[in-house]
Amino acid sequence: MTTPQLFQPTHIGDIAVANRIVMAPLTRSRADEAHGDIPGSAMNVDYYRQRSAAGLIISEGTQVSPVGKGYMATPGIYSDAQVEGWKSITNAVHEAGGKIVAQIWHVGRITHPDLTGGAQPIAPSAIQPKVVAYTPNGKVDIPVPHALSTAEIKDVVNQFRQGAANAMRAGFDGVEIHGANGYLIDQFIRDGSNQRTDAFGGTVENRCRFALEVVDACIAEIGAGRVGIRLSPLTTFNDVSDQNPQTVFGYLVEELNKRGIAFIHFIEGETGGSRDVAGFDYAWARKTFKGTYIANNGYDRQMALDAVDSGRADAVAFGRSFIANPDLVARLKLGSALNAANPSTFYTPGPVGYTDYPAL
Ligand code: 8OZ
Repeated sequence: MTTPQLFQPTHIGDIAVANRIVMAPLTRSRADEAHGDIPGSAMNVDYYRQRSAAGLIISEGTQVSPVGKGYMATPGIYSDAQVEGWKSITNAVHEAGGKIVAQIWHVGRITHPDLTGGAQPIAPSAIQPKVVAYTPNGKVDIPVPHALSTAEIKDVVNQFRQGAANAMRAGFDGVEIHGANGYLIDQFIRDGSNQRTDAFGGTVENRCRFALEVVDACIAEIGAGRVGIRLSPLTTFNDVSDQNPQTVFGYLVEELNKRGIAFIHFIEGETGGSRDVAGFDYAWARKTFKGTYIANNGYDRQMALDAVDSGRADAVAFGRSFIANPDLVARLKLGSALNAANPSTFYTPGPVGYTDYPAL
């Protein structure tokens, strides 16, 4: 019997990977918040090392600025201390033979001053999302965000650029730009959250401008072969919507293809929910984009084997299964049963539900 493609090595852009199983970015809220949202505790290092048999690990979302933070104890990638902290993690993954990219992230309007050191959330337009924030003071409504000026948009693009540069200094193999799930980049792309009348709103080209400026800044900094992006064309998570996802994400995929980036990581369907949502043609995106297509959202072993063997995807990202199974790659190879993930420990401090899931 031949080894299924899922378990065979390949390249994702410039990154040589041992297999096509990707660890999805997973917010775990276990950075050192008291000292400045610093990753790299012994427990953080253990968590990533345990999972380094993944062909590629995508780090948890790491904010590019203090106001880009939307949840408690998420790590940043803008200070020297954060870069130092990430080094312990990337070193451990590399020593274990794995690869890891940083997911660089700005939450835009999905935050609250109690999480940002008092700063007002920013967004393309001053539209309040119907979402609550989880702050040290409990669950609270999110305020109306400040609509960015053109000059402020340039500053945020530069924060992503610096995030990419910092990621390389921290020893990462590249970056995934977080363009999904209703955060800042997605807020610009979708017409439900972007009502600007300048060069960053209105037409499809204008709504994709911010995303593409961020992509171009990261390419200029670290090279297209080390840049990827995560997109979720059909999610409604974090109160985003678009009247014509095929048109706007279709344009974006074509523009990304021209730039030769390493990968697009698609959340297919509703984030963490139904895959059966109409409105975007992923097979078209697969054919159009010449880089690596990473598929995500509710894949099990058989779906992943089929997706990669059929060429519908080049790689498959697993989230919850990687939380609960540090040795997910071995289990998928063997066809072994998987541990079930415990959602009550997804965002809690400490090792329980983090580094204590059993391996085979
Ligand atoms: C769940 C909880 C906190 C953050 C995302 C970064 O949706 C997230 C996230 C998800 O991409």
